[in-house]
Amino acid sequence: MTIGWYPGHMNKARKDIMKLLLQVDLVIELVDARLPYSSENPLLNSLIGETPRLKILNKTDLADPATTKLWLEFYKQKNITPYALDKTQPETIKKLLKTARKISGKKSNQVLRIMIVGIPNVGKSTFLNILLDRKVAKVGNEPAVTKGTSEIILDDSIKLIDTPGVLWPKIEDQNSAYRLAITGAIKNTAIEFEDIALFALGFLREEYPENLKNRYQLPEINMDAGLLLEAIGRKRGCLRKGGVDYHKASEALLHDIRNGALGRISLEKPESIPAC
Ligand SMILES: Nc1nc2c(ncn2[C@@H]2O[C@H](COP(=O)(O)OP(=O)(O)OP(=O)(O)O)[C@@H](O)[C@H]2O)c(=O)[nH]1
Ligand SMILES: [Mg+2]
Repeated sequence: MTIGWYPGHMNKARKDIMKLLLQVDLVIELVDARLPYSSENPLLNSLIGETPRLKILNKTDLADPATTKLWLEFYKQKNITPYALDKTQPETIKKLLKTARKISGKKSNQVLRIMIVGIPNVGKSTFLNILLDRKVAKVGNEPAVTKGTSEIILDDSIKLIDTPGVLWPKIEDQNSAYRLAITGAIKNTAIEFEDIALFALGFLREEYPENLKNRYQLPEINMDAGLLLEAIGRKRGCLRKGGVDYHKASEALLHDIRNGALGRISLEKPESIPAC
């Protein structure tokens, strides 16, 4: 099955972002620390162009710290300085406003307009709320919670713009699409749960065997991903008449990965992405 998700509201958001870019001084681009390559939207990337940008590897609390280090090194070699952050670090996030002003070239007596962009569910609205120190934007543990752009005044000198999560019309690299689906960036109704779960299991079995064994108390995991899913289904009580309910088992596995119940997991390393 080819994975993709580009509903109408995303196309509208793309156009709105394009217009707003003419008026903003800086873009804060959030990517997911668990998959910085696959969660970087090529569409947004080309739209942002030369506008000053602050790149954030977000949700680091869910990512493997050793792999996040590798990513920071990778970007450093490309002369990019991203910030590895998550919502448990509000004070560090707020301090970024000073850095943002510096990068934007705006003087302290000038109004600074910042737009926050990124793929769905990466934590943009949560990030905005942290900067504002109040819950203004709606957040939710599913993609496409924010449906339109909105500008919020932080104070006399800073304006922030929240935007809907945007993907792109055709995700060429289907490995990336699978990873995006694992993290919940693609709407559940646009994916086959079992398909994604089997992909995830193939990866976890190789890269995070201990996390898999510990979470589901499985002494042995060297088996076909389908059999592994069946074993997980039994452990999690995902049963129906006649055996394991594979859909429910897949749902349980993805839920566990998404909320960190399997531990801190990164889905890609700099060495595992196509040369760029
Ligand atoms: N573990 C973890 N969860 C986070 C973090 N930031 C946001 N979340 C959660 O991720 C989910 C999505 O957050 P939102 O802020 O709504 O994401 P968004 O990018 O605005 O999503 P859309 O508006 O749908 O594009 C929510 O359940 C948040 O609580 C983080 O740093 N760590
Ligand atoms: Mg949002």
